[in-house]
Amino acid sequence: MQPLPRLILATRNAHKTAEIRAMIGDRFEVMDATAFPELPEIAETGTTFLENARLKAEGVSHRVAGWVLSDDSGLEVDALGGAPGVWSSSFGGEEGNHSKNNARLLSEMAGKMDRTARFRCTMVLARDGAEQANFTGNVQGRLVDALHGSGGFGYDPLFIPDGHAQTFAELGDEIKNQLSHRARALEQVIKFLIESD
Ligand code: ITT
Repeated sequence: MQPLPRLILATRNAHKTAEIRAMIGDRFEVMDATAFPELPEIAETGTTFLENARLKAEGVSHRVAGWVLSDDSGLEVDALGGAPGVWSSSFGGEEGNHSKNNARLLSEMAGKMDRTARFRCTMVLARDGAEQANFTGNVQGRLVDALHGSGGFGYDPLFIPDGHAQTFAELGDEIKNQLSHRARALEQVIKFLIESD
C-alpha cells in the first residue's frame, strides 16, 4: 500500500489542526508545526490575511519538504468597521488569549444594534518555499451578547452562523466543519491537491 501523502499545517493552533484533520479524513497524513520543534516562530507582520498566510506557508515550506498549508483567519464585525479582522488573535491585548478577546468584543458591542459579522479564512498552499495557490472562505452570521456553548475555540461562543439559532460553540465541531470559513477554504484546497496529484 502507498503511504499517504503528507500535508504539513503551518500552525501551532491545536484547534485549527483538529478541525482540518477531521475535514481531510484519511486522504492525507496531516501534521502541524508542533511536529517540527526546529521551526522558528514566524512573525505575522502582514496587514492582510493573505500576507500573513503567505508568511506562514512560505516560512515553513523553506524548511520542510512536501505540501505546506497555512490558515490565517479572523472575525470581521460590521459595527466595528471590520475589526478585529487581521488582529483577531490579540484583540484583548494578549496574543491567543480567547477569554480576553471575547471580553473585549462583548464590551465593544454593548448596546450596538447592528450585530452582523463574518469569519474569514485565507489558506496558502506552498511547496519548495514558494506559494502555489491561495484560497478563501467566509461564513456570515451575527454576534450574541453573552458567551454560549463550550465547543470550538476563539470567538465561537459569540457567533451564530446564518441559518442557525445557536453559536458555533453550541453547534459543535460536526456542524461547524460543514459550514465554517475554514471548511469552505479547505474544500477548494482538497480539490486542488487531488487535481495536482
Ligand atoms: P496560527 O497563526 O499558528 O495558525 P493563530 O491562532 O495565531 O494560529 P491566526 O493568526 O489566524 O491564528 O488568528 C486567528 C484568530 O482568529 C484566532 O486566535 C481566533 O481568535 C479567531 N478565529 C479564527 N478562526 C476561528 C474560528 O474558527 N472560530 C473562532 N475564532 C476564530
